Amino acid sequence: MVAAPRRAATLGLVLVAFAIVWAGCSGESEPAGPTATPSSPVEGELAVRAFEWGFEPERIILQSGEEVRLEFQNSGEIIHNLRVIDLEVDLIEDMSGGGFSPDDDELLVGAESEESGSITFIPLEPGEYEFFCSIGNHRQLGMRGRLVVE
Ligand SMILES: [Cu+2]
Repeated sequence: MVAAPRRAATLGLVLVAFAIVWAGCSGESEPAGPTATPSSPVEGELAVRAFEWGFEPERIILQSGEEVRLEFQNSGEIIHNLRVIDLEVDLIEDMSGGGFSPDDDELLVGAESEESGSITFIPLEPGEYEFFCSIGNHRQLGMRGRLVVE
């Protein structure tokens, strides 16, 4: 039997080739869509869309000391919110939907399905924070993102 080892060798080569192709692909699998690019406010306004299960954009960059109006758009089928803890903010105006009401120094805005809410605030402390939906296990299901305050 000569064919069997040769076949095994060929199979081995094919597997190695697949592994190389696989490694090459996974190295470039960084999402190229709009979610990969951080969003910053335009003229003090920034819209964030919530859905099951995530946010768009997933990365937000704000400037400390600069007032921003964050418009929270819920395009999902159930109630959602956006919450950041440990970020010091100056709360200017709370126009949240869904019955959410932030504490003085907290960032919390939400809305019922197919509705919007907004919160106007000034981020005070530079740093990196996580924003997330604080309802049920939505955070674990993927409703979270990065907030950078420069
Ligand atoms: Cu949610």
